[in-house]
Amino acid sequence: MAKLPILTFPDDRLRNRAAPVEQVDDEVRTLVDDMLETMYEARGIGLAATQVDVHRRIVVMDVSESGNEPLVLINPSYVALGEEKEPLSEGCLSIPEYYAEVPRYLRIRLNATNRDGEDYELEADDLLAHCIQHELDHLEGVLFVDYLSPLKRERVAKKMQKHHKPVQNA
Ligand code: GNR
Ligand code: NI
Repeated sequence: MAKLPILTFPDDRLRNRAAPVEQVDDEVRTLVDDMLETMYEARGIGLAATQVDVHRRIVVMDVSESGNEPLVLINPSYVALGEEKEPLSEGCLSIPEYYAEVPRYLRIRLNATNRDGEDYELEADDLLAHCIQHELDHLEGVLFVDYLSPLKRERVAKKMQKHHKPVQNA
């Protein structure tokens, strides 16, 4: 297993749209395992492949208190169960040390494929529902600061550029 570098806002690569996974093979499983290690090490509750500069529709999560309930979401999609939205304070491993309230659907139904290539369905609410919506946004190149005013977002970008040097890959 390997720990992967995490891209930080306002890196343009966080704006890429991820492509579907055609087949869950050993290469995908290795990436999933590396993403889980990276997420646990960074003490996050979720990580999208976009954040480690891999533009494929893969997410790992663990919202459990014990931190031993990994969830793997390959080609995930969701529908809202009801119109109701609820604001919750969000953070993001790609926007270190910044938190803001974002309204998200309270209840959703998730469809995804797991690490063994099996499709599954899951109903989620609260933090799990919130986190799924945050992660699926990443796969579309969307960040939670996009829900803030342009002025606020610009201020966060400036702060990040000052305090966090972006990872240089090229
Ligand atoms: O670690 C994380 N915490 C979190 C808190 C509230 C809502 C969403 C999240 S996801 C975040 C990890 C991350 O950046 N995932 O993309
Ligand atoms: Ni995030």
